[in-house]
Amino acid sequence: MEHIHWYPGHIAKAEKKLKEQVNIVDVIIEVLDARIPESSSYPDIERLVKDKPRLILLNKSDLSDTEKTLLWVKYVKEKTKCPVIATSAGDNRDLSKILNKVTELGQPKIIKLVQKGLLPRPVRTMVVGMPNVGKSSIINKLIKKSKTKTGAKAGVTRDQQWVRINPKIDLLDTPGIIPLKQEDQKKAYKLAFVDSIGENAYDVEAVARIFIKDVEDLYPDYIRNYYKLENEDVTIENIALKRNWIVQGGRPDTKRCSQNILNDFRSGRLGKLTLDKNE
Ligand SMILES: Nc1nc2c(ncn2[C@@H]2O[C@H](COP(=O)(O)OP(=O)(O)OP(=O)(O)O)[C@@H](O)[C@H]2O)c(=O)[nH]1
Ligand SMILES: [Mg+2]
Repeated sequence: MEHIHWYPGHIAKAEKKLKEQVNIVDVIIEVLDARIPESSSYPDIERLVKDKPRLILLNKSDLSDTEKTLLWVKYVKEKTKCPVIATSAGDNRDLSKILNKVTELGQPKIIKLVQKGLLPRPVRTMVVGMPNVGKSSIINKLIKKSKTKTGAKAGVTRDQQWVRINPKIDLLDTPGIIPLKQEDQKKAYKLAFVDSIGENAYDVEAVARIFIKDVEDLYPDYIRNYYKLENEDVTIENIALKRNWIVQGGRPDTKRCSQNILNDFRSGRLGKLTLDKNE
């Protein structure tokens, strides 16, 4: 099996930056991909966020298997003891849910400040998550709701700013990028499925082959039906032939086919699928 490669130097640097950001907020909004809630989570998150309250979002739930997402919400809640919401960055109702939860999670901290004789202030929060899970979409949507930058404050560098989302919440306008540290190649492949890993880190055909196998395991005949295969095996070659993606000599264009299969999944054309198992 072809391996997906990681860069340890980047990881240390990204973790350091993330820790600095985490230090200045009261509440963390952790974004996972609802199609792979386990594989898009960071095993070290608890060490990184320490005792800060955390809201977990299973985002892109418009692309995930609705029934399985319900089970995942319950499972992640039980496992982490954190509130968990299934979201879709385009849905305004989800944004309100996020704001309500953040206010609630931040309250103990504000109460503590007041008890110390300090003035109450808005809850400070930030969005963290792996690449491509929808962090910027969520931040932009929340900011659109407000429009007022509050400018630099102690602890915030020039390249990031607090935005007052409402009288009770200040949001850091820059997301915390969770570094890709997956010694587990199975998880790495799943991150590749959802386009969370740069394509130069892997071989598209190898990833598409594993993708087909995983979908076959979880949703038997799903790919066969989508690509209208009949009795032939569900393989990249047969899908390419069916679609007439051919290279010189009449051979199947497996590279183009692999890319197209992954694109069909990523865009939701293939349907609502969840590719992590939680049982
Ligand atoms: N269908 C769907 N697409 C989404 C959702 N959230 C984000 N996207 C899309 O997913 C892609 C990545 O979203 P971003 O918001 O850029 O993700 P990010 O986490 O900021 O990505 P990086 O900056 O690369 O780490 C974009 O094409 C978004 O339009 C969602 O809830 N549903
Ligand atoms: Mg982004």
